[in-house]
Amino acid sequence: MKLYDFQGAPHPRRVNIYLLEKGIEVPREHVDITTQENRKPPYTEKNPVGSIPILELDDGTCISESVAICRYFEALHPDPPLFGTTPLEIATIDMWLRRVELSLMSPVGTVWIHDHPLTAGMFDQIKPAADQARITAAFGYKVLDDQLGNATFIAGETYSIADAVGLATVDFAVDLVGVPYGDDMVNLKRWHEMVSARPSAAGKLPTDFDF
Ligand SMILES: N[C@@H](CCC(=O)N[C@@H](CS)C(=O)NCC(=O)O)C(=O)O
Repeated sequence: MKLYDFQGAPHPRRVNIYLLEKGIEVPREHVDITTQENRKPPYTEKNPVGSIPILELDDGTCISESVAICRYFEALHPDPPLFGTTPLEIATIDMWLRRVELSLMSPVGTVWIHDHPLTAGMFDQIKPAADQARITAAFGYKVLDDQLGNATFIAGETYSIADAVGLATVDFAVDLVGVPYGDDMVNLKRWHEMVSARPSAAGKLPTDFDF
């Protein structure tokens, strides 16, 4: 088994946070996305979408999509549960996971593509798309801040995959993309500091990341 990884990039980082929380060790192979190694064979033979991460099993089967990879490990190693165990926990965690994905990661990714100097040479940047995405991300942050005023973690009183994905997303947004949450979002700040202090939070992108 091997994880195709780029240390610190937000989607592989979800898996890396998850694996550290679970105490699972997996061999890694570095894929250099800065040279677009992931956009050509042999990588695209393993994942036609070209995205990282991929988990390659010993029989050559490849699983892409960060959350799908985590679900695979969860089925193999159910304890400690990070996707919930009761029907309500499972649904609640999935609901918050989807909210983090759709209300935060998606608009932050749009700002990264359409308004960041590091991606200017890679895409035809459409600034109004980024402006709209900043508004959507601010709403996503507010939803999280409100939730975290009533709950210790994103999906309730226990750490879950929603927190792993949330941390990878918020660090990417704040440190690299330039989409910070507001100073008034004290609940989100409390959560951000708390999950950042866990050993699983190691492995951020360097703040001077460049390509
Ligand atoms: N939905 C995918 C998204 C993966 C993704 O966008 N990965 C980024 C790195 S964080 C990537 O592959 N970037 C390089 C590229 O798209 O060429 C997942 O959750 O794994």
